[in-house]
Amino acid sequence: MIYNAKSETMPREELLQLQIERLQSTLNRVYRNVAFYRESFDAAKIDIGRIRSVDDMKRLPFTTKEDLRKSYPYNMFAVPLRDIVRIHSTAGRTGRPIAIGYTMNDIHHWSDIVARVLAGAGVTDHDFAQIAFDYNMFTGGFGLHYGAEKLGSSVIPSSQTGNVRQQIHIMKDYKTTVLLSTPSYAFRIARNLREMGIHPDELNLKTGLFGAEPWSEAKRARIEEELHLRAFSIYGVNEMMGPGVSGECAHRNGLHINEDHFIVEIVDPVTAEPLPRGAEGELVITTITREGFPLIRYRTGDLSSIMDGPCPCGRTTARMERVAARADDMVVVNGINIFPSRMGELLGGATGLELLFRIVIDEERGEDVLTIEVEVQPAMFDADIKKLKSLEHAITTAIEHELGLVARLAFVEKLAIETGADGRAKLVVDRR
Ligand code: DLL
Repeated sequence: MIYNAKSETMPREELLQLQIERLQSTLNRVYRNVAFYRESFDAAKIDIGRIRSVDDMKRLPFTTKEDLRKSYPYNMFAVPLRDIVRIHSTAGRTGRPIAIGYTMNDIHHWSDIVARVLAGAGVTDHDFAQIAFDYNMFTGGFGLHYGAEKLGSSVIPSSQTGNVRQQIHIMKDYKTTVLLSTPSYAFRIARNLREMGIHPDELNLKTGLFGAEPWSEAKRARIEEELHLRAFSIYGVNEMMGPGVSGECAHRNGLHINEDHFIVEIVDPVTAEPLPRGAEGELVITTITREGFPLIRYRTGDLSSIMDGPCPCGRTTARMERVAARADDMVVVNGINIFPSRMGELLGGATGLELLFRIVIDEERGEDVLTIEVEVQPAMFDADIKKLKSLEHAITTAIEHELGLVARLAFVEKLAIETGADGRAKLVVDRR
C-alpha cells in the first residue's frame, strides 16, 4: 500500500520544484537562525538567493558529524528552545554526543515518513507491530512507534531487551505479525526460538523490518528462513530524525527515499567531489522540511548509489542502493578500495561458510601486502589439511577475481578481535 500517494507518486518535475522551494526556505531559515551556517556560507561566499536548482547546491559547504559534536548541545537548533518538543541524541561512544531537537511539526513529519516506510513493506492497520528497538535517546523505538501508530497498527512497544525469551513470549501471546528490530537482534530471537524448541510456524510473523546496521542479502535469506517472514530494509540516521529516510517496497530493489523531505546526493568519499547519479559513493543528505534541526549537505559516511527511474510499485521517488559499507571503514591496498563488510560477503560467497576473519595490511619493499586471517573452527574442518587447502584456494581466487588483488591467507586458531573506541569490531589491522 502507498500511505501518502500525493507525496510518494508525485510527478518528478513537480517533486523537483517542491524540493527547490523547500530548500530555499530551509537555507533562509538556517542562515537567519544558526550561526554555524551563517558563518560557513559567508566564508564560502555563498549568496543563498542564488541557489536556484538542486545542481546549484553543489556549491554549498558540507556539514559533518564533527560540526554537530562541536555544536553540542543546542547550537545547531534553528528554533527557540520553547518550540522544541523532543530531544534525542546519538550515543557518543567517541567524543561528545550530538543532541537532535524536534518541533511538533517535525514529529508529525517524522511519523508520516515512518508510516510510509512501514506501508511500503506491506504493514497495515490490521497488524500487530512489535517494536524491538530501544526506546531511549536513540531514535529507533520512538520513531517507529509513532509511525506505526499513525498507520493504525496495534503497536507493541517491547523494546530491545536483554531478555529475549520475554520478547518471544510477547510475540507468541499477542500474535505479533510484524517484527521491527536490528538484523542482529533478529538472529538472537531466532537462536532463542531454537533453544526454546519453538517452531517459527507457531508464531504469526509475516513481515520483518530491519535496519540501523548494515546487513547482507545472505543475512536476509537466513532471517527469512529462520523466522518465516518476509524481511525488508529500513534506513535512517539519528541526525536525520531517525528511521524513515528510506525503505524497501514489495519489489525490494533499492530503498525508496522520502524525497519531499530529503535531498540526496552522492559524493566521492575521499575527494568529496559530486558523483553522477548511479555511481557509488558517500551518501550526502539535506533536510528540507525540518524546523528544529535542519542539516545542509550532511555527510552520512554511508556508501550507496541512487537509482532513478520508475519502480513497478508506482512510487516516483528515487531509490538508494542497500548500504553495505561505511566510507570510514575503507582501506586502500595497492590503490584498490577494500571494505571489511564487502570482504565478509566475498568470503561467505566463495566458501559458503560464515568465517571469522581479519584484514591485515603490511608493507614489503614499497608494496602493500594483504593478508586475510581466518579463524579455524575445528568443527568446520576436522583439521583436515586438504579441506584447508581448498578453502585457501577458494578464498584467494575469489579475492583475485573480485578485487584484482593477490592476498595471502593465514589460518589462526583464535582471532583476538579488538573493539574500537566506537564500540565496533576492528576488522582491519593496518601495519603500514
Ligand atoms: O540507526 C536509525 C534507525 C533506527 C534506522 C531504526 C533504522 C531503524 P544511527 O544510530 O544514527 O541511526 O545509525 C545510523 O546505521 O549511518 C548506517 O550506517 C546504518 N544503517 C541504518 N539503517 C541501515 C540499513 C539509526 N537499513 C547508521 N542498512 C547509518 C544498512 C543502516 N545500514
